[in-house]
Amino acid sequence: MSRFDDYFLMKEEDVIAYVLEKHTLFDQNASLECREIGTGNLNYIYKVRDKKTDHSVIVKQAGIHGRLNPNKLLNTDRNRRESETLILHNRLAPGFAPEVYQYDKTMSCCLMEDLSSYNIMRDELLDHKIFPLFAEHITTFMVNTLLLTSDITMNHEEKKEQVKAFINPQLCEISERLVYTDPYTDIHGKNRVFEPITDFVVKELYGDKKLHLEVAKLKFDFMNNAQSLVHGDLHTGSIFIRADSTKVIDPEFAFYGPMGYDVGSIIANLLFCWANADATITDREKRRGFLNWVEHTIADTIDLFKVKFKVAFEKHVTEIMAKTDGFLDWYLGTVLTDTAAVAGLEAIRRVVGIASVADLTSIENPDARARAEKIVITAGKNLVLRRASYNTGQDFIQLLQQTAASI
Ligand code: SR1
Ligand code: MG
Repeated sequence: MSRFDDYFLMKEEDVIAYVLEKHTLFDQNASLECREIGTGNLNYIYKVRDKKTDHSVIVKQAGIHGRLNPNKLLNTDRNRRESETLILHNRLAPGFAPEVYQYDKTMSCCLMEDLSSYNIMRDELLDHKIFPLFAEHITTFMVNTLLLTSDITMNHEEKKEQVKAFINPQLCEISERLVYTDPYTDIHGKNRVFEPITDFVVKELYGDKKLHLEVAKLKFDFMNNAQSLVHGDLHTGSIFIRADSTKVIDPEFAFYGPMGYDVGSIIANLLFCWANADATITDREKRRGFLNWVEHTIADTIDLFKVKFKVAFEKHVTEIMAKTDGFLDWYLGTVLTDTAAVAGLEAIRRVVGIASVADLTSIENPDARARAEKIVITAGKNLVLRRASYNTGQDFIQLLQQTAASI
C-alpha cells in the first residue's frame, strides 16, 4: 500500500514524499526542497532539488480543474498524452524535448528532466536577447515531428491508431473556442480587450463578416484534418532556450491536426516579440538590431522549414501516391497556407482573448501598446484573409513592415 495508490492533487510536501518513494534519483536520506513553479493555465509543476548535491527533477501533475477557471472539470489523461508526446518528440527529434523519466497513470503526473540551465523563451525575448540558432533548431523539430507522424511516412493503420491514442477532446475544445470563436464573437463574454482599441476590435474583428467566414472554414480544418501529431500550443512560453540548445515543452494540447498549426503558432509568437521590441526599445540602433534578428528568424523559420521538409519528404516518403510528381509541392503549399492562417489566428486571439501574452500586455505606454496591438491584429487579418499568398519568408517580413508603416 502506498499513499499514492489513489489520485489526489499533491502539495509541495507530498511531492517530496512522492519522489523519494517513486524515483531512484535521490538518496532516501536526502534533504529535498520542493517549489511549485508552474505559470501555465492548466497544470502544476514542481521542482524538487537535493540541497546537498543540487540534483533536481521536475514533477508535472494534471489537476482536475483548470487554474484559470476552477469551475471547469478537466480530464487528467492529458498528462498521459503529454508524457507520450515528449517521449515521441525525443525519438523523432533527439535532444529537442526534456527527457521523461516516468509517467504515473494513477497520479496523472510525470517525472522529467529539469532544464534549469535554460530559460523560457518568451522571457528571454522580452529582455531582447537574441538566439541565432533558434530558426535552425525549431525547423528541425517541426519537420521531424510533423512529417514523421503523418500518412506521408507512416503505415496508415498505425497512424490511425495514433490518431485514436491522441484524441484530445477537451483541450481541442478550448482551442476551438479561444482561437476560432471567441476573438470574433466574444460569445462567452471572456475577451479582454485593451480599452483604447475597443472600437477597432468591434469593427475589425466582431464586425467583419468576410473574416468570420474564413475563420469558420479554418475552424473546420482544425477539427477535421488529422494530418500529423501537432504540439498544439507551440508558443514561446512552451520553449526552454539557451544559446546552444532549444527544448520544446508542454505538449498537453497535442492531437492529430494540421501541420501548419505548429508552424503558424511559432510565427505569430515571433510577431509578438517584434511588436514588443518595436514599441519598447528606445535606442534606435538597438531596436533596429533586435527587429532585424526577429525578421530574419521569421523568414528563416519559413524558408528552412520548406527546405528541410522537402529533404525529409524525399528521404522518408512511403505512401506510393505521394511519390507522384508534383505532389510534394502541392502538399507543402497547403501546409504553408495553413501556416499563414494559423499565424493570423494566433496573432488575433492573443490580443483580444482570455489567454493574452506578456509581449503585449507589458507595454507600459498606452499609445504604444494600442499601436502594437493594432499592428498585430491587422497583420493577423491579412494572414487569414490572404493566406495562400504567403509562401516565402520574405512575404511574411513584407507584411510585417508594411503593416507597421501603415499604423
Ligand atoms: C485555458 S488554457 C488557455 C490557453 O493556455 C494554453 O497555453 C493554450 O494556449 C490555451 O489556449
Ligand atoms: Mg502550456
